[in-house]
Amino acid sequence: MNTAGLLQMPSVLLLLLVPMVTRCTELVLPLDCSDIYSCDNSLPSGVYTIYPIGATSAVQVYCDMESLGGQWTVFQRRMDGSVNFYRPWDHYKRGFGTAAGEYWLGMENIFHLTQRKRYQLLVDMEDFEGNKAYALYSSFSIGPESDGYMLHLSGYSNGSAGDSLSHVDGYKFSTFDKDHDTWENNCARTFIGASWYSKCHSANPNGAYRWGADGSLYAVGVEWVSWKGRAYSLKAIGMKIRPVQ
Ligand SMILES: [Ca+2]
Repeated sequence: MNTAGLLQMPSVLLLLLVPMVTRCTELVLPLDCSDIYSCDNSLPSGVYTIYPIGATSAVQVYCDMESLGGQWTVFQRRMDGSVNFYRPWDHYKRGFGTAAGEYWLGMENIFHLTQRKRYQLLVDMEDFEGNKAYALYSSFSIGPESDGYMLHLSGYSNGSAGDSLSHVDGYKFSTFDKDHDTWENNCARTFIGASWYSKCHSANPNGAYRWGADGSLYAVGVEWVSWKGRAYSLKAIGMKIRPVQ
């Protein structure tokens, strides 16, 4: 090889890399499902790898590429009762479950995502009779752990589920071993869940999976009260975020 050939090497490499970058290969680490969608808007819903906190933070997540235009990064998903959601603070901080089934993405991941972009929140749900409903919020973020992962939520619009979450805007997250609620007792212990509780809830998405209508225990279950009341545990619920356009 002559000297001129060596000098041309960098520009040849660059030309080879350009199409790879624009096709969004592993050289571009997606922060969320909207980044994956923007690389290829024909991709189906399913499990993908995102990097919410940088290159060493790879985590598997379910991307909803269908609901209301898709691009949703799912951070909470219930569908069959296969995963126990009655867990301590540390589990909610780090995340648990599997992205192909039921899971919680983890508070640290959610916190860092909502620091990087402005997000909207979609909560979609289904009962055991096949009825579906959703609630949409135009603004969603959470604070850092030092602030109890405080919820910041606004801009509700109705998808027939009603609004069961806005009332805990400005409240901290609670688990059975970390009581941040405003009740003299422990909401997470009493209602077998983990959430942004006040005194205590109108939604208990991480409550005990109880397979439908069951009034034998008050407000214990996977609940969205404005849709199904306090004696109905949902079949499926998903909490998912997408950047505000
Ligand atoms: Ca309390």
